[in-house]
Amino acid sequence: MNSVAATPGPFSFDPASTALLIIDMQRDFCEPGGFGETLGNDVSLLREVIPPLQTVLAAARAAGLPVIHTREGHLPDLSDCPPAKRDRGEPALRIGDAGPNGRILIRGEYGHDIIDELSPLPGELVIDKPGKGAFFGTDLGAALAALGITSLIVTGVTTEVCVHTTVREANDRGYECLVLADCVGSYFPEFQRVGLAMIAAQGGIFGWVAPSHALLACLALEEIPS
Ligand code: C5J
Repeated sequence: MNSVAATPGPFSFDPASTALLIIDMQRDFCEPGGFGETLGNDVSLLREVIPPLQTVLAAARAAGLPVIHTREGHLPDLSDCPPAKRDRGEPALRIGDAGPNGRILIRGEYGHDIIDELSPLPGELVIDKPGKGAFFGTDLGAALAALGITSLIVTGVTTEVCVHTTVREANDRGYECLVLADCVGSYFPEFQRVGLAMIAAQGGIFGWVAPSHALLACLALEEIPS
């Protein structure tokens, strides 16, 4: 077992049953012209996550941990998008509307795909999800069971929405989750702070939180190039 210095206490994990989960590092959230920006957000805040996440991704690959990427998005006919999701708020463009990177949050469009800096390698699992949680409406649970995974290193965006929802879903399913504080991002600094605090509060009510260097030190992989 390996042990990462984390909050509220050490996070112990067996690399043989641990996967790196990268949530929704898509152009639609991280680049101008996508879903995140249509909601009025400053996407540059999410881009701070990219360099540390590249390092963690390289370390996980080198350590042989399975890497699983997720993408939030919908079928072109929107049959998996509840009207309550599409019609909410006053965005500049709604889900399915044509934007500069293709139709907003639609599978197969340029904006829906993962940013170049974190492109999946052939063989890495990419889970397309219609909701905020990565377990809802997907085969993630079955895929993890097939791989014998019981612990998740969780990264990606946004901290208080898809990361939180996924960690809560995973916790209820019995997975132990370590969230890497500098590898998850929010458009709202206060949500980032409170979102992380909520995970580790009350003795780790949903999981553990640690900086990425604590994981890298534990794996003794700090020197691996990103
Ligand atoms: C949002 C996400 N924020 N990936 N999605 O709508 O967090």
